Amino acid sequence: MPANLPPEAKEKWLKVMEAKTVEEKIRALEEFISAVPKHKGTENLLYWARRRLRELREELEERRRRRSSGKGPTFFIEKEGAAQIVLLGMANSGKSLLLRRLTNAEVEVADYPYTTRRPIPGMLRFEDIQFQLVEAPAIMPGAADGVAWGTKVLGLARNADGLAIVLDASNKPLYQLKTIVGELRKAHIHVVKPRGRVVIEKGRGGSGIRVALSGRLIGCTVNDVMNLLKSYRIYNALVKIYGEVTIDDVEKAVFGNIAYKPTIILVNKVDLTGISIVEKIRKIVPREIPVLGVSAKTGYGLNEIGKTLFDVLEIIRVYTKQPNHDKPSDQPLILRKGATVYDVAKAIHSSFVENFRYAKIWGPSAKYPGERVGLDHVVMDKDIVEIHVK
Ligand SMILES: Nc1nc2c(ncn2[C@@H]2O[C@H](COP(=O)(O)OP(=O)(O)OP(=O)(O)O)[C@@H](O)[C@H]2O)c(=O)[nH]1
Ligand SMILES: [Mg+2]
Repeated sequence: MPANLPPEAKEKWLKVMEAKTVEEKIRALEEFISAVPKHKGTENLLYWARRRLRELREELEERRRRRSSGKGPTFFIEKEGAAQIVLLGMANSGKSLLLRRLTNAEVEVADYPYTTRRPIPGMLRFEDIQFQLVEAPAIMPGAADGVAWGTKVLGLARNADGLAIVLDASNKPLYQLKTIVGELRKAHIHVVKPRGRVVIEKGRGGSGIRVALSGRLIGCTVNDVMNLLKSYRIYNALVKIYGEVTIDDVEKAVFGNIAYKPTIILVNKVDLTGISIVEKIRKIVPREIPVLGVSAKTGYGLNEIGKTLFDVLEIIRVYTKQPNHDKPSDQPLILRKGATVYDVAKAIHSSFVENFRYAKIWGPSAKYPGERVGLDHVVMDKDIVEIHVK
C-alpha cells in the first residue's frame, strides 16, 4: 500500500527535495519524519527516512572532522575506468587478498578481522578496458541499522555500478550471504533486477506531467500516476515506466530510494573446502547472479572475474572512427546494452546529434561491413561506428 501521506507530510517532503546543504536536508528530514503518521503503512518509509537522516548526520560529522583536522581520509572513492565495483563481504572473507591479486593494490592482508577500515581502490584489467574494484570495510549484521561503519559501507554500495559479494567458503558461507543480502535489502539496495523500473525526471517534458510507458502499470492508471505526483507538488516531469510497475513503485521513485546493483558472488577460499559448496550456493540464488568459486590464495578462478563482471553489468564497447581514418580509436566508449547510434553521437558531442547525416557500421551489428544506418540503429559490443555530419 502507498503510504497515503497527509498533505502536511507531503509539503514537508517538498522541503526535503528543495534543501541544498546537508544542514538544510537534515532539518527538513527531521520535520518530515515528525509529520508522517506512525502506522503499518508508513513503516518502510519511516525506516528509509531515518536511515537517510543517519547518513546525512554521519556525512556532516565526517565533514566537520575533516575540516578540523585539515584533511583526513574520506569514505568516498572517485570513479575510474569502465565501472566501479564494490567488494562487499564479512570480516576475514579475503577481500584484501583478492584485491591484491586482481589489481596489485597495496593493501594489508591479515588473519584477524576488521583489518581494512577504509575503502581501498584498485584497477582490474579486462581485455581493453579496466574496472575499478573497491574493497569496502567488512559488512556486519546490523549494518543497515547503523552498527559501526555500516551506513558508510552501504553508502559505498549504493554509489557503485555493481557489487561483488565475497564469501568465505570455509566459514558458514550461506549465513554470510543471507546476512549481506539482508542488510542490503534493508538499505533498499537490490541485487536482483526488479520487475519494473520508474524514472522520474523532474522539470522535463515541457509543461505538465508526461508518462512514457515502455512497460505496464499494474493496478493503476496513468491518471493515478499523475495525481500521485501532483499530490507531491511535482507538476513538471517526465515519468518513464519500464517493465511492470505498481503505484507503490512510483511513490518509492518519488523518494528516489530504490537501487538495483548488478551483482556477482565470489565464493573465496575454495582451496580449503573444495568446490561442491559453490554448486550449493548457485542452487539457491537467482540464475541472473553469477556464482564463482575462487581462491585468492592459489589464484583459482580469478581469470573469470573480469568477463563475468562485464556480462552482468550489461555494458558494451563501441569504437568510434573518423570518416577519413583507417583505424578506430583504441579507447572504446562504454555504453549500456541496447544503446543506439544516437547514444554514440551524443557521447562524442551534442553537435554530432544536431548535425547528424548518417553513420557507417562495422562489426557485430552490421548486416555487412560499412552498412549505412540512422540514429535509431542499435549498436553492439565491439562495433566500429563512423558518424557523418553536415
Ligand atoms: N586459504 C585461503 N586463505 C585466504 C584466501 N583468501 C584470503 N585468505 C586468508 O584469509 C585471511 C583474511 O584475508 P583478508 O584478505 O585480510 O580478508 P578481508 O576480507 O580483507 O578482511 P577484513 O579487511 O578484516 O574484513 C588472511 O589470513 C588471508 O591470507 C584464500 O583464498 N584461501
Ligand atoms: Mg581487508
